[in-house]
Amino acid sequence: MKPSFQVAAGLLAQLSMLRVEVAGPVVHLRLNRPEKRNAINTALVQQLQTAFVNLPAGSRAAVISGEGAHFCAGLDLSEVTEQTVAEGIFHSRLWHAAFEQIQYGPVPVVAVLHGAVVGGGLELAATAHLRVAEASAFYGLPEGQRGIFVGGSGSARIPRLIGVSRMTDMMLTGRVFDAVEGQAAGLSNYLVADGEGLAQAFELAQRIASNAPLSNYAVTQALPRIAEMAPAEGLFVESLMSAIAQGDEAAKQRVRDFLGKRAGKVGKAS
Ligand code: 1HE
Repeated sequence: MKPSFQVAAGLLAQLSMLRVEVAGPVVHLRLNRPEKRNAINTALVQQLQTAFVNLPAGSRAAVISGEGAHFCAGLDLSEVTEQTVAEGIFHSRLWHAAFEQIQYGPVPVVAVLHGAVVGGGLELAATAHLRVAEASAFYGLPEGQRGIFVGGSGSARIPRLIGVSRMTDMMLTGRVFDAVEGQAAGLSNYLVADGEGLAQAFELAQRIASNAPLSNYAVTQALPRIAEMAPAEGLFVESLMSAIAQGDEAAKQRVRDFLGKRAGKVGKAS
């Protein structure tokens, strides 16, 4: 069932390039610059950071999507031409700070991808914890052709999804993956028909929001960090994280529910 969303109040309502809506524990952030294909200028990257720092109290999952025919056309190129080298570095670090806030913010984030998911748009998509692609989605890294390089954390995040080799191909040759190729490469977790991405993402977000918050937090915060550690250190952190999650009352209740036959069994999706 589609959750009933209300426009967010307060600071979130003042962000001119984002439309933020809330349905219970699920917050939906929509890039709202369709006339520029949701290209990300400095104001938008700052608004993304502000939004993820100030998610409504009680948020337990976020969905991010793009208004109009495309998810996001990447960096607003009109801002690049006049930048000095120093300004370019600061600009890139601004993106890093905002995207760090999305990946390592308080809640799991599901991105809905359709149309162009290119350049900084793909970098933004790679920041989410899960990606739902519609059939219209296509992925490119035109930085190579524009004479620039990724600057929004793509070099760290995209190879972790698809490998250095595929990313090298996209950047050197301008290769564009369609939605089916993107799914096969690992750019999306779910591939759905056009127009079905939001419904799928809301369903996932509601499911995620019903998990124990500390368990979700361990998945979004500890898992990617452990994956970067040497196994011995990673396993030590794992033991701490699992004990912390297990010690929480929400975990104990869930285990009691299963043992009391009040919780669902594991089964294949029908
Ligand atoms: C833009 C941008 C943009 C559109 N910056 N203004 N990204 C790119 O190299 C992708 C460039 N964009 C495109 O290839 C196409 O616009 C799309 C495939 C995304 C969409 O095509 P279409 O036919 O639907 O739209 P359009 O007619 O090309 O664009 C509509 C308007 O949006 C137009 O402005 P207008 O004033 O003439 O109406 C475009 O100029 C504008 N527009 N994309 C600025 N990107 C942190 S580092 C990240 C580095 C990068 O992301 S590099 C990749 C940049």
